[in-house]
This record gives sequence, C-alpha cells and structure tokens, in this order.
Amino acid sequence: HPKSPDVEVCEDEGTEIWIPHHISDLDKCGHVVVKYEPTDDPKHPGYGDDAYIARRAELNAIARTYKHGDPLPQVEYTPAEQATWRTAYTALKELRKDFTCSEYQKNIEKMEAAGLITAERIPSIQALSDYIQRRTGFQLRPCGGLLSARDFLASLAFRVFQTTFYTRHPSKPHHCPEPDVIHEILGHCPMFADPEIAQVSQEIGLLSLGASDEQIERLATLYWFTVEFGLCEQDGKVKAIGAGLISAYGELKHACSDVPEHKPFDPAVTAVTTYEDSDYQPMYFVTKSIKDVMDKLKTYAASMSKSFVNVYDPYSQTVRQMPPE
Ligand code: NLE
Ligand code: FE2
Repeated sequence: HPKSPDVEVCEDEGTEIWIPHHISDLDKCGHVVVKYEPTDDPKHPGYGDDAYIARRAELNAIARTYKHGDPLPQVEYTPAEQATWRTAYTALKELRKDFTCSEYQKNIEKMEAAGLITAERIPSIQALSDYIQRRTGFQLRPCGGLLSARDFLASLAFRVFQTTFYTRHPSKPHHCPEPDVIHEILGHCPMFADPEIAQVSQEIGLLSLGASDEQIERLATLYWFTVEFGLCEQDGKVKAIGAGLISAYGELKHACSDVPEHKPFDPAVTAVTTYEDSDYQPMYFVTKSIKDVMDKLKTYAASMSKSFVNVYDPYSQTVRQMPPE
C-alpha cells in the first residue's frame, strides 16, 4: 500500500498497517490475489480457453478503472454469457424453497417482483446496488478478480461490497471455483438486502482494519464459513445463508445433505479451521440464526487483542479509531 499520513502502528507486530479512513480510500484497496485463475490452474473450467480468458481479463480491466463515485460499468453481455446466466438462475430457482434461508427467499422474491432479477438477462449491477443501498446502506463496487483478504474485508467496514463482473465458464454453469457475477448477484445481493447479514459483514470488516496478518486470516475464515458458506437451522432443517452455496447448484444440495459434516458455529473454533476453496467443502458450520452469528461474533471480538476499536460514521462515511473500552 502507498504510505499515507494515516498509517497506524499495529502493536502486535510492530509493523505499520495502512487503514482506509474515508470510503473513497477504497480506491487503494484493489490488490488482487492470483489463485484458481483460468490462466494457470488446470482445475479451472476455463483453463486453456483463450477466448474466455481474454473476456475475463477485459471485464477485470474495466472494473479496475473504477473510482469511488463513478457510475458502475454497464457491461454488454454476450448471448453466450446470458445463456450461462439463464441456466444457473433457472436451476437455482428450483432449489430455493428447500435449501435457502427464509431471509434469502423473501429478499430475492422482492427483487424479482421489482423486475431487478429476471431469467432473461444478467441484471444491471447499478440497479442492484441502488436497491440494496436503500435497504441496508450496502453498495457494490467493481473489483478486477479475487482481492487480498485485507482489502476485501476493509471494504465491508464501509458497507461496500467488491463485485466481479465476468461470468463463470459456460461448461460449468452450476459451480465456479472463484467468485463471478452470477455468484455476486444470486448469492450476495439478496443477502446484503438483509439488515442482519449487512451488520455481520460490516462488523467483520471493522474488526479487520489495522488487524495483524494472523487476525486477518482468522477474520477471513470467519467470513468464509458464515457469509460465504454458512448454514442455519430453520424449520428443523439446515438451510443456506452463505452466498457461495446459494449460487452453486451442486454444492447447495451437497451442503444441506448428510454427506458433509455439520458442526455448530463457534467463532473461536471456526476462525482457526482450514477451508477448502477450490471444491465443495467437506464440512460446514451451522448457526441457529443470523442474529446468533452476530451475538457470537461480538463475544469473539471482545476477546481479540487490539490497541484501538474502529467506529464507522455513516454521515461522513469515515472510520475513526477509538481507544478500546
Ligand atoms: N462456488 C461458488 C459458485 O459457484 O457460485 C462461488 C464461490 C466464491 C467464493
Ligand atoms: Fe462471495
């Protein structure tokens, strides 16, 4: 990161850690991690498909030119990309009732009723962002690929969600090893319209600002097992709250079946569990409710060693560091 006068000193490691203060500082949070990319991972369904790789790079390049306050890119998706969307959307819609939490169902139904999400075409990211912002204050901003955990979590502190624009490979419409626009729209958008998921996400983001590398790893793992791959108990069954499950036909059914292991959500355990990020998870954490995630997260946060706490002021869209209680 560029040095700025706002450098905070992290006491744990004695190293300087840059912290974004204003929402526009997120323009400096675009560090991409190269992992599971179609260019170098033979397991990626787009491996060896030069046209797909070029298109993915083109959309990522557009995303990287974005600056805070710009209108979101209006991408002209190709007929092939629209077909991938239609396939994924139609299949997932069938699973919704049985395998996703009631919050998700309620929100996506509202978005469909408003004409924001339809089978016909990939929705406008700008329209979705505007809608979510009215519901929970969350907004979408484009990112050019998988971001570093530190940059990604920092954005959540400002109720900003970093969104990819490229589509998954057409040969695998039901699962993608990395985030893609279908995952963002069908997995995350309806969940970010939920006030409790919005709060959990921002809380993890605030805890990440100025945290040590080890703490970032733990927070990213907590995020992974809740916002991405979390399950909850509803109507005596396990239902998905995690976006990574809700947007993947195969894994959604797998997660709610008896095949994987189900463990109760406990942040102290969850935060130090290694996760599978290139294939289906062998194990998921189950929470009682989204509110339960928030309550347990607060207790966990109190146990974290830190020299300051981050407080978000929505009026000025800034984060301030305050002495810990
Ligand atoms: N596996 C998910 C999907 O296919 O939609 C994406 C996961 C991103 C963390
Ligand atoms: Fe995601």
